[in-house]
Amino acid sequence: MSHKALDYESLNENVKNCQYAVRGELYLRASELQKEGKKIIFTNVGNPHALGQKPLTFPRQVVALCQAPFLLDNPNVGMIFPADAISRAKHYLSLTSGGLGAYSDSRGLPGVRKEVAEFIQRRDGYPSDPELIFLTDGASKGVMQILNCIIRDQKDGILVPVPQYPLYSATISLLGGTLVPYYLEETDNWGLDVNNLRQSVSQARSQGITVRAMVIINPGNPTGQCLSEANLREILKFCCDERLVLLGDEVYQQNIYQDERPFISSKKVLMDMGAPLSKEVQLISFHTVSKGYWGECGQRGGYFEMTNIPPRTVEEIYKVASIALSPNVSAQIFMGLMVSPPKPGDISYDQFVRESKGILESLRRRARIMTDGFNSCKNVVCNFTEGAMYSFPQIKLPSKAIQAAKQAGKVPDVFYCLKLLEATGISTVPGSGFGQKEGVFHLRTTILPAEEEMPEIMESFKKFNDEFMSQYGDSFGYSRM
Ligand code: DCS
Repeated sequence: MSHKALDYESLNENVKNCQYAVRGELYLRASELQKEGKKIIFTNVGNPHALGQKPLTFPRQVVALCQAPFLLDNPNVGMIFPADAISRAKHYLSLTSGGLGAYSDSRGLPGVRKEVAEFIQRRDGYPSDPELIFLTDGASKGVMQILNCIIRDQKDGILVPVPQYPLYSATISLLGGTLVPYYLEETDNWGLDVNNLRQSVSQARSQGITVRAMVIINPGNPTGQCLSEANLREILKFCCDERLVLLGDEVYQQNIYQDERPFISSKKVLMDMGAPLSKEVQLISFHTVSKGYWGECGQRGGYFEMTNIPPRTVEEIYKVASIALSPNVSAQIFMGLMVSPPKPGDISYDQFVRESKGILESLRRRARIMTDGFNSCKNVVCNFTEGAMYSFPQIKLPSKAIQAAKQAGKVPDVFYCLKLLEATGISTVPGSGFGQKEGVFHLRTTILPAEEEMPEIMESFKKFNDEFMSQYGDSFGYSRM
């Protein structure tokens, strides 16, 4: 009997093969437990507002006015909204062709793309062209569009860090390409060794794969490391030698929790390197309104900037973007506000700085509390979260636990995370969802729970882990790295 197209048996195999752990088995079980009335701490997704972070006031005021433009005609509007929010709302409405209910250009509103270009220019000290900036529904959509343009068939390989954020592995499977892993060095603070890259590429080539692009996530998800300028130079040189497009995922650029390695964009490093590299290496950089102190995940705003991409290709990408007509217009305004926040002297400036600094400073403290909490457990080692929003401890699982997991038909880290969830309500993502070296186990948690709840969460983790170890521990089954 032949199947209909949407019967499971006849679905596109790429869809069935695609895995996305951030909303996988652990998340499903956590949702079930929540329905049964258990208190769940959702640390599986980097979704700050869902864990209580308050939105920044100024951007919400501006977008509220854009959504309800009749308020601008109300004589009392100045009693509720500050004058700079009112004038900004008028400014953004004037950039649209009919307000937030009208489609925009498929690349995004030209006026907002210009603001993004000005931001990039201020950040990097090099010119940026609005024509080479496309606004997207979150960074995810941009990554998918670009991978779609790159991957032709299963012989096309994309270098992806392992561990990685599964947007990359999932999209590559969906598009029928091949993921070429390069391993980050946990003992070297999740550093990127260019020799590993070379090895990965030559191994892939020996299997007939054409490696076409390389992904970096800086700061890293789930690993939290910030790439140094020297490392970025090596990467760009490598991409130049190997003729790879560099996909620079820089969505966590505002989330930095140490001072030794500030964020530096791939575009700036490339431009600093000068010709011929700065004119040759093809680079696409991604950013979002979902992260930083904005955390506006639900708004779905993002952009990508293209460097050294030929005009005919830009036209093709524009054509592909046009199929979806227009990115969210309200999210484009959030992006405009993110790249041009209130300036010193503006009415809303002080409040904006107070709110944004408050969030970042608290995240910095939370990163420390989490790392220290994990490292206080004798079978756990955890690199400090230098940036991004996650902690990614390695859990040394004893052989008895690995055995028990096998018997339960589970991957060992899934087994551990499920037990953690059942015992404490803490919902994490097993390291296997991001990729990890054979025989080592991790979990990922966000550093986003409210700061005042953090000590209790870490206490509860430690208590669970101690109990787990006394149940499954043996004297020789695990050791610290
Ligand atoms: N790139 C990285 C590295 C991310 O971590 C995320 C989201 C994205 C891109 C996409 O974000 P937007 O589409 O919202 O712009 N991170 C997910 C995560 O790991 N937890 O929460 C979401």
